[in-house]
This record gives sequence, C-alpha cells and structure tokens, in this order.
Amino acid sequence: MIGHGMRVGFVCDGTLSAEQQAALTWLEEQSIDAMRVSLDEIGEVIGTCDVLWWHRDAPFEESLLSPSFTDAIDAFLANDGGLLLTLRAMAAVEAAEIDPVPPDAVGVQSVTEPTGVLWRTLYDDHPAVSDFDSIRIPVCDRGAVPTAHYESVVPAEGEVLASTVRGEQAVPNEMTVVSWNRGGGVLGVGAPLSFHEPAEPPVVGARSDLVSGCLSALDDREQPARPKTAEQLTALREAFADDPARPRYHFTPPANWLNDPNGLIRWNGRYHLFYQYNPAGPFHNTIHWGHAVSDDLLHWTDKQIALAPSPDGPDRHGCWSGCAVGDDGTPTVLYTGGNGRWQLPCLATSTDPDLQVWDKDPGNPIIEEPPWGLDLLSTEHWEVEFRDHAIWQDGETWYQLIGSGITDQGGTALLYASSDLREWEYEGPLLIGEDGPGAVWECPELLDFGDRSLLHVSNYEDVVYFIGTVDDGKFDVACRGLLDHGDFYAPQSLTDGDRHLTWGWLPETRDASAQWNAGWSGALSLPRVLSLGDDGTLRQRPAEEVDRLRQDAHPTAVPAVLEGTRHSLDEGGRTLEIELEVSLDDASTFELSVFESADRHERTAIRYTHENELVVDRSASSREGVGAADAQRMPVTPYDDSLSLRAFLDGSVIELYANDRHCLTSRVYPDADSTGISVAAEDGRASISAFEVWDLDAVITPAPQPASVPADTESQ
Ligand code: DQQ
Repeated sequence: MIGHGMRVGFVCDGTLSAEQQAALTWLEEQSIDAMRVSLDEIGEVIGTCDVLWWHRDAPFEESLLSPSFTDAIDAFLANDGGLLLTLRAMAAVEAAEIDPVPPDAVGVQSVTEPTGVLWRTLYDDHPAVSDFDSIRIPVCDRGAVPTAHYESVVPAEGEVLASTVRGEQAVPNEMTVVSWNRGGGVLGVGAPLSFHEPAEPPVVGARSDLVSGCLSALDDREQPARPKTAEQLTALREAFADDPARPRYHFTPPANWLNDPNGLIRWNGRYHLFYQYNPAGPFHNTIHWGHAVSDDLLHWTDKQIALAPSPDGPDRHGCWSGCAVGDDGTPTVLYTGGNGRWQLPCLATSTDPDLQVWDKDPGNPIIEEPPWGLDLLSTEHWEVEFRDHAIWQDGETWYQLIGSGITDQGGTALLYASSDLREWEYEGPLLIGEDGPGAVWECPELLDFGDRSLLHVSNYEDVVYFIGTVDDGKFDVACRGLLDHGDFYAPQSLTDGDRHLTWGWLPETRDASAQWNAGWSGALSLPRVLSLGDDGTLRQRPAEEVDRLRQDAHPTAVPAVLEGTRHSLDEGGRTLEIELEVSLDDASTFELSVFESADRHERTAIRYTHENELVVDRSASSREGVGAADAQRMPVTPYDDSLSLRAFLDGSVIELYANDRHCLTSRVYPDADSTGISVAAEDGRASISAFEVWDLDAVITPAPQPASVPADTESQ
C-alpha cells in the first residue's frame, strides 16, 4: 500500500517505549525504506526522508524539543517533507509552531469496543481513506491507549478531517484527525492507534491501512487547509450539488453545521446574515459566526467567517448567539462568549464597510457576571444559564434582553439598559414564564409594533410569542401563541424600514450519524414579515421578495371540486411553491400530498381537517428510521372561511403559511425521485378555488472575485 521509493524517518524521542517499538516493527514489515531519526537530527534528514513519523505514547513535554527544532521542522516541511504526528505527538503542534491552538483533550482512553476515526464526508476522497468502503474506521478494540484530540476548541489553522466512532456511536465532538497545509503537509492522528495492544484481525487491518494511507498521502500531495476565504467556503457547496435533501432556496451552510441566525442587519444597503457555524463538521460545537450578504433577500453570497473563538479569550469555547446594531455609524455586535462553565456577553465592532472584519472589544466580557439577586438557573453545563442578546434603542438609551431561567419559576428575559453599549445596568426581568422549574428562554427578542410589542422566546421546544405592552420595564401579556408549529427555532429579526423580517433555524430531524453522512446540517427559513392585524393578532407571510424566486409556472389542471378520487398532478418537484385556496364544503379533510414516490409508498400528507387543524403527517415521509415520523399540528383560524395555503417545498424542507397567519415548518427526507404531488378530499366534497405551482430558484450566488476579499481572513 505504501508508495515505492518513499523513505520514512521514524522519530525517536529517547528510549523507544513498547508502543513505539511495536509501531517501528510494523513500519519495517511494510517493506518500505525506514530509518530512525532522533528529534535532534531532523535538520540532517532534509532531502533524505520524504516523511517523518512521530508516534509518541508518553506525555508530550516541551522540554523534549531543542531550540533548533522548530526551524528544522520548518525547513523539512518547506523542502516538501511530510510530517505524521500520532497519539500524543499531536499535542506538539503548538510547541512546533504548526498551530497556535493545541489539542485540548490529551490523556489515556480506556477502549472497550472497536473505536476509531469517523471521517468527514467532505474528505472521503482523501488518499488516507479512499481505499476504505466506509468512513467509520475502527483502529483499536481494547486497552488503555494514550490519545490526543480537539474537543472544545478547533485548531486555528488545521482542518479537522475526522472525529471519533465508538462502537456504532458517532462521537463528533472528539476530533482526532487534523491536517495542516504546511510545506509537504502535516497530519495529526490522535485516535487510539495502538500497535502494541492486541486487536481482532479486521481492526489490525484497518489500523495498518489507515497509517499506510496517511504516510502515502503525505508523500503524495499537499494536505487540506481550513477553508477560510469566501471562495473556498462557496466551493464547499459543490460537494452537495446532487444531494436531494439539500435545500436550494432556503439558506444552508457552505458545509458543516448551521444553527441560529445572528446579527441580522441592513448595512450600506445590503442585507447581512450571520449565523451560528461550526467549521469542524455537521454538529454543534466550537461555534463561529458564518456570514453571507444579499441585495435582495433571496440571493446570498458567502463571506469569510466573521467571528471565531479567541484561544485565550472569554469566547474561547464559542461565539454564541447575538445581534447587530449600527451604533452611530459603528456596526456593533453583541454575542455570548462561551468559556468553560461561563457564558458572558461580548462585543465587537467593525470599520469594514462590508462587515467582514470585526474587532473584539478589549473590555470583553462587557458584562462580567449575571445578576445575582435572582435565583438564576444553574445546570450541568452552565454555572448560570445566561445567553443570547437582542438590542434596541429608545431615545438615547440602549436596551438589551438576555435569555435565562429562574430556578423554581420558569424561563425569563432579563432587561438591561446602557447609554454606550458597554456599561450595562441591570433593570430586572422583562417577563418570567410560567413554564416551571428548569425552563430556559433562549434568544429572546422584542419587536415594536407601535402601541403593541411582540416578545418571542425559544424554550428548547417551541418559539413562544407574547403580544402585549411594555410598561416600566415589565411586559404585560395580552395574548400568546407559537410562531411556528414545527421544526423552527431561535428566530431573529431585522427591522427593514417599517417591516420586521424574521428568519428561524430549521434544525434537522435525522440523527447525528445521518447528519454526519450528509456533511451539512441546518437551514434557515424564508424571511417572514411579522405584523399585527387590526384585531391585534399576529400576521405572518413570506417577504414579498420571495415571489421573485418563482420561475416556471407548472401547467396544473386541478379539478374545481374534489370528491372521492385522488388527483395526481402531471408534474411535481423538490423545489416548488404551491399556492392554493380550498373550502371543505362537506368533506372531513382536504389533503395535499407532496414528495410522493411513484407508488405513493413514500409521501408527506398535509391535511386540512374539519376540526380547523392543519396536520403534517410524516409517518411515510422518509425511509424508515430516518427523520422524525410524528405528526405536526396547528390550529388554523379563521374557522368559518376557506383555507389559503402557501407551501414551500425545498429538498428536505416543507414551510407552510396558512391564512397569512400561521406557520408550520417540517423537515423530511424523501428519496431523490419522490417528487409527486396529489390532492384528495375525504368523506365528501372540497372546492378548490385557486391552485398554482411554481419552480423556485436557488439562493447562493458565486462569491465575489478575490480582489474584493481582504487578505485577513478571520478576526480573532
Ligand atoms: N443556540 C446558541 C445559543 C442559543 C441556542 C448556541 C439556541 O446562544 O441559546 O449555538 O439555539
């Protein structure tokens, strides 16, 4: 397997341990040219060895490296040499000046079942693994094995190639394989690669093939670096061009993970969308702020990452949700810095007209502790649940909401005031929920509708809204409801002239392994205009710009009256809008069935019932075991009228707007050719007064030319 003519230098860091001896014996058995190289001799093997392999099971200590080590490694790599760091040798990356962020989880793992690497789909053609028929590669099945991996931080320069698989279980946040694009390339493999421990033959074979693959890969070609520029991020999207589940006109991350929309702002005439993004794979961890811009709310262009955790900062473990304001011409974001068991508000400003580069405030965190007067909730993960920010200005005063929970009462939105966005005075809870002990309100936001306000909060399950008035720092609730009755969470709004535009996160409902296999996770809703009707109740409709996504109208001939037989449309699709108006007459149910397979075995039925309910039946939506199969329901008012429905279908998204008031979003995962549409009425007649179907267009446009992208790619 290892390429002919390659010479590997096996790095000796003192007397060889039993593990190192076993690895060296394995290397010599591979019939390749291997030689021992001491740590001090690296400068002497430049041009002699193609790849250096440092396999260290004892703890790494900086004192192992002589002052000339980094220069020697630098010269070796610059001369096209490759470097493989396995087990705890991966912990040397900081001392060797390969990456300023070393692995944060180094120790001994007790292995009791086949354990190994969970390779990222995005890199499944990497030569180290291209001969495997699976991206789950066990390399050890027993023993106490020293390892090193990234867990709560990601390398600053390196690209994560693999996480961990333990038995059948994907463990995405144990990131064990990292590549650095330095000279001939560096690969770090901190997985339990033990040559000394016995193992079953398939595991021994996989271990051997993986290490051979890594050595060959380092001999053959450069290693992937972390994609950082807008072009590199947009290029990642190509990998998913044929994925039928990937939405085309709902915003998705370039690859990897997206959750909450953040920092929505219109600046210099352009719409800016920031979002919670994990560059290390399709799972929630090491959160950065991704960034995209649009001139029309529809077509988005990727930008470089806007905020990344600072290795020594109060946001070391993540830049969590927050908002943006244009403070007297200085765009400012307020976000939650995660650091160990603490989450505290952090601020950053930008002088870049394109909002690509952000400077973190030296005074971060700008609020140093949560208010102690209240019994705020402490949980397994957090000293105090205290996060997410919404800001508005009233006269000269800025106000801020932060999400939290009061231990024995319920979720809460804490109100602060400030004159300068930096010094904040705690004013008290704006509202405390009646949702009971343990509840937390995430991402609270207050929207101003003149004589009324709307407060919405995300309580882990739903997005609850309250309509009412704010008086003396307290919210007086007149009515409440759910912003969306389905897979929609942590929304945020942008005030655009006299309209409030709201986007929500549409989380996946398939499990972590399926998300891993897909290589991407999460989408955003369409922009929704929120308003209050004359009766003071909520109205929700897609922003009118969304109509411009309509391409070809399908020739649809749907009977004006449905009774008995099901009517199938001639043409279906995966990226459509369906707009219809239907009355039940004496039928008990009208059904719009979408994403149907030819035999209708797979389908998602959207039913409008006599009980004035809209039900999305997902029991046959996806292949068995994939995605949620439960039904989602929402009451539909007004009760005595016809139903007007806009259904947006997009890969794995169904976003429904009923009567310009109620929303329900579903995530489903039909097969590629499940594109059919049919309508039916049950137990009587239903009248269809309007029925139109359009193909909709995609939303991501190519990134701008390199000339317009600053060289500095990531703010610290
Ligand atoms: N997501 C963010 C938090 C927020 C949660 C972390 C809501 O700030 O509370 O990614 O989805």
